[in-house]
Amino acid sequence: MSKPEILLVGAYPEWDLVELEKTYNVHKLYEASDKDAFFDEKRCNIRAIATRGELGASASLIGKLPKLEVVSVYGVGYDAVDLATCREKGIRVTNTPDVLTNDVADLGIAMMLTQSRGMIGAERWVKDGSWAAQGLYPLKRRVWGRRAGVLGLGRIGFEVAKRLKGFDMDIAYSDVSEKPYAEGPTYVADAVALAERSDFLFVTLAASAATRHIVSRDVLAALGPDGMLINISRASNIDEDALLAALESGNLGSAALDVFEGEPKLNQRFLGLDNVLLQPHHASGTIETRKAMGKLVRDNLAAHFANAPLPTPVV
Ligand code: 8YV
Repeated sequence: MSKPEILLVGAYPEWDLVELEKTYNVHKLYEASDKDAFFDEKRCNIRAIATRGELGASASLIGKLPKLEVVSVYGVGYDAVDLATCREKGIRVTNTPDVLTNDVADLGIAMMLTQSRGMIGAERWVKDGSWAAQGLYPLKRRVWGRRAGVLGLGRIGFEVAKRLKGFDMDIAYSDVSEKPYAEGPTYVADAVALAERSDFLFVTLAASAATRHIVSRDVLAALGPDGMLINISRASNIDEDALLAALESGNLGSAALDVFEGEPKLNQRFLGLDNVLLQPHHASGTIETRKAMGKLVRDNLAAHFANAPLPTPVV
């Protein structure tokens, strides 16, 4: 029997590619210099897309593949997949929840500590000789015992809150409704009210049209000149223009960001700021988690082609 044809939107680690190529005829969109010419007759037989969280699958891409049956996302976030088109055409969609939760939460905590204690600047202070020439490094802000807000208490937000408890922080969260499993953190319905009572505001919401710019100018103003925003979700959850203006004016103290509008190209204004910690969207980027994500992408594809229940369906 011939191998099913599948499309890879972005690159995968070698260990995943080897496995995918054993079972499928793999077409690599990311290697094509002429993306339109790529979709010739042969590629019209593509039955599955494997894509990354931030790359997704647009309506226009889906429209080029008349035999498409399933989109398997390497990531928990599927906001970049046109779900309406998939539903309309009966195309299944899967993602990789759970396996990445702890690593994403870990990076959020690491970003808070790194930024609050000024660790990037501190290393520069050692390496460029400032320590020897000028003496003590400028004092930074404490983390433990301060106030944290978690915007979105889903799987990742819950793990962030669990870790924050270890720092004896006063923790609150916001979500569409109070969570029965929250035990401990205080529920605050409104995002502005949450920011007002937070020194550190973690954004851990699944992105959708409903959450677009939920971190608004008002939320940033409420977080204030002493506050820090930590985003490990999607850039669309934040009004990035308002964020840049608040950081530039000092109306917001600082930010630690793993995601950006238009990434990997980001607004150049971020590069000129010394009150930001910039990370290259790698919260799930450990070897262990990426291997588990790759396996789940393949398990979902295998289940689909075997007519078996999908392990982690979205649609
Ligand atoms: C990316 C992510 O998929 O889980 C998500 O939603 O955005 C990430 O895990 C990952 O960076 C691979 O590109």
